[in-house]
Amino acid sequence: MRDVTLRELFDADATRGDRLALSACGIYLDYSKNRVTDETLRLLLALAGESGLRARIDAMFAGEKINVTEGRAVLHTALRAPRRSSVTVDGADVVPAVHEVLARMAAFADTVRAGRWLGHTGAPIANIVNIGIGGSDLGPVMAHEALRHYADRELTFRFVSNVDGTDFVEATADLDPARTLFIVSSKTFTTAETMANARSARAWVLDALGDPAAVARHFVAVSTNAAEVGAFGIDVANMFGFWDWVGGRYSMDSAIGLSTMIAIGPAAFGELLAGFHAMDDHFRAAPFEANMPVLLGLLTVWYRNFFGARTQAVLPYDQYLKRFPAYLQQLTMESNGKSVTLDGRAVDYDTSPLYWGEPGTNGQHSFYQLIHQGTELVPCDFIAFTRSLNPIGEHHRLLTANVLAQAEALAFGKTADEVRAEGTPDWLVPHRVFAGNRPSNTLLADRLTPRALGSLVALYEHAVFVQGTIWEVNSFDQWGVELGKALAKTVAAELASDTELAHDSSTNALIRRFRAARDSTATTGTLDAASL
Ligand code: G6Q
Repeated sequence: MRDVTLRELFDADATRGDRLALSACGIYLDYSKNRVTDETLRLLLALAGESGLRARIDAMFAGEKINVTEGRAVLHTALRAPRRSSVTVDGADVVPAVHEVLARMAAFADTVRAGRWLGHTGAPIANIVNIGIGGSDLGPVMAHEALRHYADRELTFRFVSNVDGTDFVEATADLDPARTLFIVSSKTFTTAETMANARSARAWVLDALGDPAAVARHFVAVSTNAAEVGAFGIDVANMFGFWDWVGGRYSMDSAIGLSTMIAIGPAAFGELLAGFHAMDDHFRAAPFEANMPVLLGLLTVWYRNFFGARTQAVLPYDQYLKRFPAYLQQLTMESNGKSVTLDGRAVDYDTSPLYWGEPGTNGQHSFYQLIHQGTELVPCDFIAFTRSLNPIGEHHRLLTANVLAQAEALAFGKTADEVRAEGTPDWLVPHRVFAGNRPSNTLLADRLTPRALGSLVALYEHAVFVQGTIWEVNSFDQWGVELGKALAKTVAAELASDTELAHDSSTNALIRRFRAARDSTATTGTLDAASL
């Protein structure tokens, strides 16, 4: 296939653009601009079959403990299971508990939205600050941006994740503590960054309001760890739970979505869940050749392992999806950025590509040059909507024209003859040639509704699962983040002391510089530039 071009494939089959396309859950996937033939697809589907994908899907949905390194089931699909369904883990049906939490979230969200959740001084809450990191932040942030159109504009939402104090200070600088509610979102309730931010938030509230009793009115928690929530001083009655079978990066539709529900209301949150669930049903039931997550996952494997593509661009042509690439980075790279198989063997093939992207058309005026004419093959996922939520003037037609034109230009390029025929002088011709044959998918939905967002996220969740199955990796653990965390604890203690250093010479030298700056600030009150 290396030498087969999209021009040839389209010339040979006038129906290709209609044939290699698929609709599911309100999403239309055009995958015709990929360097595949029917034969390629047949072989990729056979690979999925040989990899035991069907059994893996069944095992996941059935609540088997497929996250083997952590001994856990993987049941984000149960978070959006309808009330009357049942999903069993360790002999117990988890669906009633899911709906019990959803009902408590809805009651709380309604109270806040109605201005009936009062702060310590009796003033209604108007500002919601989610404190969390990683999976307890990226989903809520992405959903907040994506669903802003549906949000209650009387409420202000902020998100604090970074342990850099700047994040907290800037997020709260213009907020009135008497009208601010913090949602401390942490599955474990022990994550260093989140707990540091939560402590600063508590100090910020108490500084202003002066009474420890204020914590109960200004803090709620989303966690699986009731003991730590209570120890922090948050009333466990104001804790919204979830379960160890929900991975952080798969948790935006659990109680971690509390800020989303407060923003858009319980009914719209229900629509979001319905969108997730529709894609779950499709993934579970559709034959592989007509299964959107399966095809999307296989195409990534195709370019990664057969063409050596190192990255995958995700290019939403909708400003509301501006944080979607960042969200997908965690979902994809934390899930499949692995180099050992489920049974601990080192892989001798590549696993996850790097995911990256920016909304169109901004990306066109920055990095698209490399995608068109650079030396890297960058498969692209274009995401677009037939109708805009903000249909002013000509904007949507222009936006749409750009996404369609980019996919066309990447696929078919412009030959030297075509460039010459435009009257381009010979010396300039090579610069103006577009080789083309650069693959893309186009994902098209009608409008960015909560339901559409749910289906879109679930599509990628399941595509990641398909990739992980082919690569035989555990898509649900993340041991790679542990070492840095452990070392940071040691270094944090060393930065506050003058103990002997036993790191490598580079780390030792860097720590000494921070210590020098610390000492000079302590003695003079200002930083002595010479110490740096
Ligand atoms: C996601 C990861 C990770 C996690 C954060 C926050 O899959 O596990 O990003 O979400 O480390 O963890 P807590 O929710 O426990 O604070």
